[in-house]
Amino acid sequence: MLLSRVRGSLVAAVVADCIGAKFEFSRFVNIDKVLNAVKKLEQNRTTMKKKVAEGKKEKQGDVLSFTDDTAMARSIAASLIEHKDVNVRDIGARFAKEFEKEPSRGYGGSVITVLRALADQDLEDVFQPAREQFDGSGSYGNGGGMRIAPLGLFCHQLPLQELKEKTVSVTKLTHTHPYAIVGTLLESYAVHLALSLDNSKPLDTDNFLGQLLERLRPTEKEIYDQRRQMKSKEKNSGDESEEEGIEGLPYCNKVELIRDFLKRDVDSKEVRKKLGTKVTALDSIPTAVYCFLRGASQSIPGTEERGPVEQTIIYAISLGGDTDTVATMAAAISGAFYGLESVPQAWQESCEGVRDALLFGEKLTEIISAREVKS
Ligand code: F2R
Ligand code: MG
Ligand code: MG
Ligand code: MG
Repeated sequence: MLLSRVRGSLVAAVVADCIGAKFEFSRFVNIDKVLNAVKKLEQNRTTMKKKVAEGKKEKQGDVLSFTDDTAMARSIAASLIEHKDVNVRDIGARFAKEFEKEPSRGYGGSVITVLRALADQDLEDVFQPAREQFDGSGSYGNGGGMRIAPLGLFCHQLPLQELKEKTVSVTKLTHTHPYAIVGTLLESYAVHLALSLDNSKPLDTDNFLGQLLERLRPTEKEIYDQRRQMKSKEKNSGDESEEEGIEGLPYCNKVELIRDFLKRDVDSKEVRKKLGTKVTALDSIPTAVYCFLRGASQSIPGTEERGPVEQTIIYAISLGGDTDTVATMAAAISGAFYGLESVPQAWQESCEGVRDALLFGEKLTEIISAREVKS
């Protein structure tokens, strides 16, 4: 059912962010540590429920907080619901307002300059602050991808061209480097594709990668070509900025590598080294796609009794590095395929922002369904 899958994507993304946040950039993470953390969370919920059943006063128990990943995704979801389309000025204003309200959600080191600038209601060009980042080359952080899932869902059954254009414009509010743009497109394409596939039978991972590459290849080429043209125009006008040295199609290469990884037993060290778990888009967004597919194959040692969404989240966090972000992006794809029922109730009850995610999911589904009826 569409509602379950839209909600599943948003809710899985929130819980992955909340659970992953505790481990972000911590030096030693592994499956056992993550499993211990989720078992503790599940145990706390069971104890709390037992107490309530015994008539004891209900205590809220520990609730894990969400980070910037969810704060920004919520802004996109709320804006899409209000405007029933992408309104970049509104999304930018919401990003700025959220940041101003709660600046300690763990935002990226440089994006905060952009968020402060976006607070100016009279800003003529909303993309200007992001364009000026890093001496005009723009940020290649993964902040575009970590928040884009609501748009991938919103664009269900819309032409790919629309998904592409909307994703690019939302990304450019904070991230203008081509690596950030292509990475965000990879995530929005993956969420969109996962939602569109028949989930009544097991996921064909090879087919998923094939379809994803079919979408990504022309896009990646187009984004770099556009950038080269823009840079060459700047050169001719004397308004030159740093050359990026983009060569080949690095995202497509990583997606091909995922195909190879799925055929053999790859250890975490190799995944970290070749796909990456960094704060940069290129070294984290393909990793999220891999984590989704590893969870779908249900081949994560030590998690055999758990479902695919759980396995994806536990595995993504166990890789270390940018845990909240890789997990949130992987979970958004996984939840869109498997639905809300595959996110454990205890996890949902332990994380801040889940109730809102359920509500956003309901409203987004109403918009998508109304559109389906009309066309
Ligand atoms: N930033 C964090 N976590 C650490 C913060 C902890 C905080 N101090 C706390 O304890 O509360 N997490 C979040 O940031 C990531 C998303 O980052 P985003 O939105 O892309 O930010 P930004 O600032 O644009 O980029 C991040 C860093 O990447 C490097 N970088 C980007 N573009 C670059 C370029 N063109 N040249 C050189 N370096 C570039 C910079 O170091 C940026 O600061 C997520 O993990 C989210 O969870
Ligand atoms: Mg974060
Ligand atoms: Mg974005
Ligand atoms: Mg992060």
